[in-house]
Amino acid sequence: MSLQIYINGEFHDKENAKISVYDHGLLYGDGVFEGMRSYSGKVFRLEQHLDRLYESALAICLTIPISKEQMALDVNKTLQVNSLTNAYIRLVVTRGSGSLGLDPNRTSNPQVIIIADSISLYPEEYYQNGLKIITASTVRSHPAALSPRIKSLNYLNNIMAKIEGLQAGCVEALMLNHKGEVAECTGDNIFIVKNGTILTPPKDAGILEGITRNAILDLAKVLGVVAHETTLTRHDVFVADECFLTGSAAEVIPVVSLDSRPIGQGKVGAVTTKLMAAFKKLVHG
Ligand code: PXG
Repeated sequence: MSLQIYINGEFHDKENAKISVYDHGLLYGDGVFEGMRSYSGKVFRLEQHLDRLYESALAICLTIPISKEQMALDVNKTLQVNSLTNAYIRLVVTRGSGSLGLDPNRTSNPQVIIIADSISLYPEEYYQNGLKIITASTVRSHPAALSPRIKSLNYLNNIMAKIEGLQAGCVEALMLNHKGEVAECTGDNIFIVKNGTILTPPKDAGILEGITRNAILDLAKVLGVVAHETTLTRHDVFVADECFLTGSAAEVIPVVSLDSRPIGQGKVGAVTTKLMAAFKKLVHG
């Protein structure tokens, strides 16, 4: 049976799951999304993902046509229909189709799309040996232009930085904010470890407040590792002992160099290893 895609309460074969070319999600990137994972049939922090989705929608004046409770049921139903337990779930809400022109009032029927598919991880090698990343010259969106806290369908800012990374042979790139401070990577939040303390940029550094990030901050507390949200510069990363990234897709992944400069010993560090193991334990129950 082909993969079943949810669109507005109905399931369609992957090949026939289609929306209009007049949808403003396509025409203008006018919409919001979430990327989440399920482990053993349970969506990790579903409530937080849905809170963020509905907040992102509110921030762009988009009314999601179903309640959060219904959305949660529909996400789980999409997993069940596809007999998926360990899956990657992509939830998209577009502004809907309308006439040409930016005016959102000329659209109707926001489209709610839920895709549940198997997960394509980074190669295991990256988790064992760590990523080498570069600093992108593309600056993270100015919060007053388009708040990075909105998980919108406008990802070109991140994609441009991702292209810079890929052109330099790296699968991730560090993005600085408009003040030149460390913000995040293109689809992951960043942490460093210095003298046993973990540090990550604060919410107002122009980042997406990652759900995995928050899970790591919670775990640090449980493990008795001191963690602070604090402004970081590239200098702090260069002189850090360890570095790692977090995201629903990547989970927790070590970083061993920035701009060809080794971080710490240039190897996956002890605190990172401990947090990776604790995260694995957390998500697998
Ligand atoms: N920063 C940015 C810019 C992101 O897009 C994160 C941080 C990590 O947030 P979470 O809540 O996942 O810990 C993200 C997450 C996709 C996809 O399908 C994108 C993300 C996560 C999963 C899938 O492109 N971005």
